[in-house]
Amino acid sequence: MTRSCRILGAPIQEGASQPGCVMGPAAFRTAGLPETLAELGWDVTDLGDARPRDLPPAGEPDDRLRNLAPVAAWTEALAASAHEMARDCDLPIFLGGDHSMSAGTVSGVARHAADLGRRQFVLWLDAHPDLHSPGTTVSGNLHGVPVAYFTGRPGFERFPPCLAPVDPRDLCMMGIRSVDMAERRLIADAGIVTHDMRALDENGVARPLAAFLERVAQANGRLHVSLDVDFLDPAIAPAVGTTVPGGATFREAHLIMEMLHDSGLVTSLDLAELNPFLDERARTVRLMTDLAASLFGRRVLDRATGTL
Ligand code: 6HN
Ligand code: MN
Ligand code: MN
Ligand code: MN
Repeated sequence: MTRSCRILGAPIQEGASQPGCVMGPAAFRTAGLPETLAELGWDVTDLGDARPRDLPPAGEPDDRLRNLAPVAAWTEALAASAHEMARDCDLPIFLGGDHSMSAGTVSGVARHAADLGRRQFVLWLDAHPDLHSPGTTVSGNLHGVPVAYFTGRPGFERFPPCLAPVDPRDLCMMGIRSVDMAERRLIADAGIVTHDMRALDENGVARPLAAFLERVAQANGRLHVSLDVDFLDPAIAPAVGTTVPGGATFREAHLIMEMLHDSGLVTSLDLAELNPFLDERARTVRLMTDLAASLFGRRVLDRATGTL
């Protein structure tokens, strides 16, 4: 049976310190992402780009939090779209856009899981845990807060209410290697399963991921995957404003996507933080598109028969 995918651009850049993520959705389309997924046998509909109905102007010079009002407006708009898209197709994709997009996308898909009486799991692939609250952020950049928002942490009074918070125990983080003090405490206190880069060096990606997927399957959960460009090593993925050395390799990232495909468990995907302004001959957007293709079923050899 043909599976359906809807694509929504989320050209938000107000959550990051550097401009450029506004061009992310256009770069993914230029790289042929919708056509690539259609060639893999998916029924693909590109819904174009989202935009909040009333988008407050960027910049509040007196405020410690950069662009709070526009980020809150984007959160509301993306949550509403994500809720509908989760209902209307098998696997919605959200093309970022900086990672503050995920406050909206994850809270929206989690609402649909709650409607179905199912648990929403989240695989967070990132150099950073993005677990700050407006009260703890040091930089004031709101792409550092989406996980705290969609897990229902306090301090988000100026955001729309998070209607179906994700249980922090249903989160799994991989690739983490830059953690601020407040985030460190929260990971320990909330019991968030976190495979930092050292853990991946020691254990590889396959075993920790298989264990998490087993938990999702046992719970009959829905699974959202949020892929930040900076999960990848900056040597292969330079197009991101927050590079951190020592990231995932080409094969580690593809193996994760291939295993996610084979699990059949993924119900939504973010491609976050692509800043095409910082790319080199489109290598990052092409790699991100190829990773999405692996998640949607592209493979080297058929695992069952060993033929191409
Ligand atoms: N991201 N923890 C740092 C901050 O500014 O709060 C980095 C945030 C990075 C955001 O990965 O999407
Ligand atoms: Mn991030
Ligand atoms: Mn619903
Ligand atoms: Mn990051």
